[in-house]
Amino acid sequence: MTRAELFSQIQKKSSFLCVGLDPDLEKIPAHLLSEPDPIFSFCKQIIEETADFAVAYKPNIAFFEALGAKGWETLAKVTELIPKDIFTIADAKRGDIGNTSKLYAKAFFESMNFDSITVAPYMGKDSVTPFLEFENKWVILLALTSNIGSLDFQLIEDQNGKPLYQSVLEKSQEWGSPENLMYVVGATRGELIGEVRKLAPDHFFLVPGVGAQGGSLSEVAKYGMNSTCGLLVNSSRGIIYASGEKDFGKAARKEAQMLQEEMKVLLEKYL
Ligand code: NUP
Repeated sequence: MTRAELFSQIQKKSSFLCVGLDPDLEKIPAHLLSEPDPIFSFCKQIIEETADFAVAYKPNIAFFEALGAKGWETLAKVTELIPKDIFTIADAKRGDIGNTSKLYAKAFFESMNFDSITVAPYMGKDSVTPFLEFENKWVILLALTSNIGSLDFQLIEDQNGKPLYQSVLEKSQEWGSPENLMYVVGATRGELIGEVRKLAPDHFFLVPGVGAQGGSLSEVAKYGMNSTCGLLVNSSRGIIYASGEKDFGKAARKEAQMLQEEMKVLLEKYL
């Protein structure tokens, strides 16, 4: 999917919502456990109920690969279900020597046909560029993550006082463009989102951390929105586990709709 197509989807739906698919057998409603593929049944209902409000889905690969070969099969079936005009993100956080990254890219872009994949920047240029060689496919590079551990390395300053995440933003813009490179910027770092925006004015940001991790959607929009929105805000648990009962689909729909309505107001305010 191109950046223009993504933006047109955002305008059409008045939404920049990414629904995170983090399906956990220990958390999904108990009545689904007797189904032949409980995770598939769960994700199917979540997708059907939230597709009107979402411009992206982000299956977190861990929740599927934890189930072994069957989990990979489920992931393929779930990905197939996602409407073709909705952006797909493999949250896999890959990256290795070039020769290996190339195969990760083939796995997620060709075998599984995802639009994008999250990639860790730690191994540098040759670990990231193989993912950038696929037409209309995207790298979403970890820049400033939402977790507490982001303090351990990402905010360490070099001898000139520049934090590591800023070096990641600057260096990686030599490898990709706003047409094929996005950044992960955690919603829990409200004020810093503005700093990231200054360094990457045109790039889309994938912003996890609203909902269960407590990030504020209005802060994210205030500091992060650009002239083509430039934001995909993810919520996983806040939507998919809105109810642990038989009404989980409807409850997820309601949560997704609430976020979309808030996003509509923010788009009108800042775009
Ligand atoms: O910085 C990041 N923070 C984060 O939570 C980068 C991520 N990819 N994630 C992922 O986003 C995390 O692994 C999970 O899949 C999702 C957030 O889920 P939730 O807190 O909305 O349930």
